[in-house]
Amino acid sequence: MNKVAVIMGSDSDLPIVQKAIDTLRGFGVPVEAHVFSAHRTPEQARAFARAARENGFGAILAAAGKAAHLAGAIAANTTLPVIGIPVSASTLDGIDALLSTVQMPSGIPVATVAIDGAVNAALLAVEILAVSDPALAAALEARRRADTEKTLEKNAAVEAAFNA
Ligand code: RP5
Repeated sequence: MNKVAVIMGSDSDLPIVQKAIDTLRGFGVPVEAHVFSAHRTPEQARAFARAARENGFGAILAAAGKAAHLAGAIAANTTLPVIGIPVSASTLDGIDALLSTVQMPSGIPVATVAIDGAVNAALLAVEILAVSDPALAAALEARRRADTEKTLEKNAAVEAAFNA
């Protein structure tokens, strides 16, 4: 199975990024985590992205806050799918990172999830790998069913409490 890279702009992003790592591990997907910054360590970020396909990665998650150019900088240097996670790391509550991550020029795509949307970023990466992995696809189906069951239980509890 291809690996998924989880790149963060700073270790201060880790509380959000950890949710992506945990989700990927829950599916048995091999994960590598790194701190590379588009601004502070641009050469390292570029080198990682350029070698990522030959190093066995199938998708790259890139989480950053503030002027969040990390996902775009990674995407500029690979044709692997890049999923951007805007992090709420500033007084602007992540709106800055969202716009910096999502507004990519035509030709260099970044699939951007919600502010702090690390779980969905991981699930999207699993969905990408699952295109050619039936066991992973089955695991995704099972998770959907479990989520549906949880919501049905919540509905039953609310209906019992308020609709008597
Ligand atoms: C971004 O700046 C990082 O991704 C982080 O979200 C934010 C703050 O970084 P630190 O100053 O905490 O290292 O590049």
